[in-house]
Amino acid sequence: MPLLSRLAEATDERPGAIRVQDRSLSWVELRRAAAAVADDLRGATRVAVPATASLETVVGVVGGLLAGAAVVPVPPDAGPMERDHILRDSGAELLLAVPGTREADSPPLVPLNLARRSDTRHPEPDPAATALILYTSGTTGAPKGAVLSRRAVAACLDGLADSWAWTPDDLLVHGLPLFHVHGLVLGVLGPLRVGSRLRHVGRPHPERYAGAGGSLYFGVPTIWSRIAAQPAAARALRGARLLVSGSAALPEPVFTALAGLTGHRPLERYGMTETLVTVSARADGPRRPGIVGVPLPGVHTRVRDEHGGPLPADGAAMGELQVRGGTLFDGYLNRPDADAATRTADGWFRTGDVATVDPDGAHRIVGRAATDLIKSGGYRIGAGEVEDALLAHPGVREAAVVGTPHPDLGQQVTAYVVGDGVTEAELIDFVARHLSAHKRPRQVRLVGALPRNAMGKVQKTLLTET
Ligand code: MLC
Ligand code: AMP
Repeated sequence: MPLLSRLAEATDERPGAIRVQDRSLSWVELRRAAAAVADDLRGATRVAVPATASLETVVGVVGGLLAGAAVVPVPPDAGPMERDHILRDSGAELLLAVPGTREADSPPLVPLNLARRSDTRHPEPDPAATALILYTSGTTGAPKGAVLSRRAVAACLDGLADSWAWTPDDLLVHGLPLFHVHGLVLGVLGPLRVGSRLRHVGRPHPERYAGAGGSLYFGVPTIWSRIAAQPAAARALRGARLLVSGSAALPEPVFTALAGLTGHRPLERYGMTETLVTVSARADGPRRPGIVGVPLPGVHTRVRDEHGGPLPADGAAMGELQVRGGTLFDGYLNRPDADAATRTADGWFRTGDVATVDPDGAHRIVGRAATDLIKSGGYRIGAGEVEDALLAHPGVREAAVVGTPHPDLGQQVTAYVVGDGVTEAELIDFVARHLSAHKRPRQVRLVGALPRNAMGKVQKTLLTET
């Protein structure tokens, strides 16, 4: 079956099926516009797409997938350091771009023109071929490219369709960025495999969710918390079928407020760039605050103690969640070292998340093993990458970055800096210009020294006490 099966067989010419902000295409128009892009790719194996929240991104990504290329979404606000790394590391041979774009230092440009159409039927690639290379942060260094096969994407979407009773009758609404699993894999490729309509609202403002009239809504907890804080917007979602939260833990007060205002208990699901979505509550099952549900079909999970020993599913024993199954990635591009570190000797993927499992199989994510991975607004941010960016500023002598609790973002990036004549605002802007803006510290504390142990290593747990 083709990866984008419903799109491949679509004959529906009704306007408005796939909408991003104020522009849309019918199913047939999208297939023909994407086929025109695929015609232009001339056998390229890896294609980069600037992933703005636009119809161009949808057509570009789908065109790449129809052509059998691995698609590399580039965050639109990635600063030069991050962008260069992604383009170079991924080995992208071409960069799709709207006409008129001038990009210094990039692979050859292929213009993306939404008015073009083609009726070429591109042969369906091998399911083992790479669909996407998604860049994601580790605790240190530059982001790593997670290689996701077409088979893994299909397995995840089929599992979610089953779990959420997601069908062509649904209208999916969201306003998530199109360079991560949540917004791109679930939020764009999902509708094209399942056959539901899509309305991407540009930015995830509560009033835009409220006005979209969808049946199925996706959001990260920050979005749900903002919606819950606007009762009129929340009440407008009463007519929906399912409100889905993921990418970070949904706070219990937000769960309760949303349930009260919308009449729907939100459904939580858990995933990672490397594993896609692996655990989810079911549309026909219980939805409890703090519970992310049960493994998707074909996914297996286990919880291990710090020595790798098994822990019971008793709702209390906490350990590292490990997963295996058809939704897992093929590894990090060019990083066999990092790859090896994420796999156990018997082939399970180490998520780095700490979980408990109830006797009935319900999973609860209790935290992360590594404090150097920060989740802010649903974005995963590596402390080391932000520290490296800060250290590139001539006025910064030492820097240590941590995630601190934040009422809106879950965690915020907080930087402790030993510097010479620098200001907080200057450093925040400096990071925002060099990396994606969401990686910028929201708070910079200028300190005289960083607490270090006898080996000279920064003791981050002591930082919040300085
Ligand atoms: C502000 N801005 C600046 C700036 N200050 N730009 C440069 N320099 C500065 N100093 C700009 C930003 O670029 C942005 O522009 C605007 O101001 C607001 O930015 P923000 O403050 O960062 O946005 P905010 O409102 O805080 O964002 C909240 C949010 C966002 C929830 C909308 O965090 C978000 O979209 N999160 C989704 C993350 C996600 O999809 N994660 C999924 C990972 S996959 P502009 O132009 O953009 O408005 C995964 C797997 C799974 O986890 O299980 O799903
Ligand atoms: P990312 O690589 O951006 O895909 O982030 C993956 C991480 O997000 C996971 O390792 C978890 O720490 C976190 N995460 C995703 N979904 C949830 C959830 N429902 N509850 C708690 N944490 C989550």
